[in-house]
Amino acid sequence: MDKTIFITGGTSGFGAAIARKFAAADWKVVATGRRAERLQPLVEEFGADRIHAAVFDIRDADAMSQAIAALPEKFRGIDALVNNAGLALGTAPAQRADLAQWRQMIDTNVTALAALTYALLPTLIERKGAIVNISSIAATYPYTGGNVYGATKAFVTQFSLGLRSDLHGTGVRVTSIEPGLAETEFTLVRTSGDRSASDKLYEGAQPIVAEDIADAVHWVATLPPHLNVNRLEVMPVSQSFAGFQIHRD
Ligand code: NDP
Ligand code: 8X3
Repeated sequence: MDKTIFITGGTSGFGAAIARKFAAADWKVVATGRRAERLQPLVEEFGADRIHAAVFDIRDADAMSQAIAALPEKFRGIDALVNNAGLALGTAPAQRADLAQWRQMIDTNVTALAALTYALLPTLIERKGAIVNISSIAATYPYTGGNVYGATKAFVTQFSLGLRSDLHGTGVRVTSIEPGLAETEFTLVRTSGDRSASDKLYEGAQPIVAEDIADAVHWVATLPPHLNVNRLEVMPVSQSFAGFQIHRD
């Protein structure tokens, strides 16, 4: 196998599982994230010929350009891009939210994702590659306190569909994967490290696990080249829909 995948947010959760899935399937993997100490074990396990760790803050445009420019020769031909790095911060309603947290979510989930996609499009087009964007059910279903997080994911979904149109005829595939409740470090990050809140959310719910999403990413990225999954919404069986809220005077 002489294919290379570039995965953002490879230090944790979905991204770490996706990196392991593709490395085990003999892909070369570029795994990114801010925490170098989380990427090093992956390099040690699979070898530096299989995994390249690119440590940078995805919001830092210069650092992103430098990381791409510094890719070793054998990792430069990117066949698949997984835009996975992202986060939710806070659960307060808009009127009590923290504007700095809103900016961080937009910078990470929207601006950085668009900039990285733009930077890697030439090689993805040249190699008739695949783009897999990790959106969320929050893109489609609003919930109290989801405000800017849900809006950033609506961008991810719509950007994916727009890319499909723009890339018409290039052979590049684009997929928006939209997971529901999944146990990763997501809630720990969202609650600024509240372990009991995170444990309570997932307890007894049999949530999605990171390997489930890694399997989904692998499936959409390795389909026969004439097929494109546009959107893939995935929930645990334990999660479904509830009604609208009504305020009464
Ligand atoms: P984790 O918190 O476990 O992983 C998030 C990843 O994003 C980490 O590797 C982190 O790396 C990276 N990241 C965050 N900010 C930055 C940054 N500024 N620069 C570089 N990397 C960054 O959560 P998940 O695995 O759950 O999240 C992955 C994606 O899945 C996100 O886009 C999330 O919105 C989405 N998602 C999650 C769901 C869930 O319920 N868990 C459901 C639906 C979608 P580091 O901190 O080392 O920089
Ligand atoms: C994560 C899923 O429902 O917590 O994107 O927003 S949700």
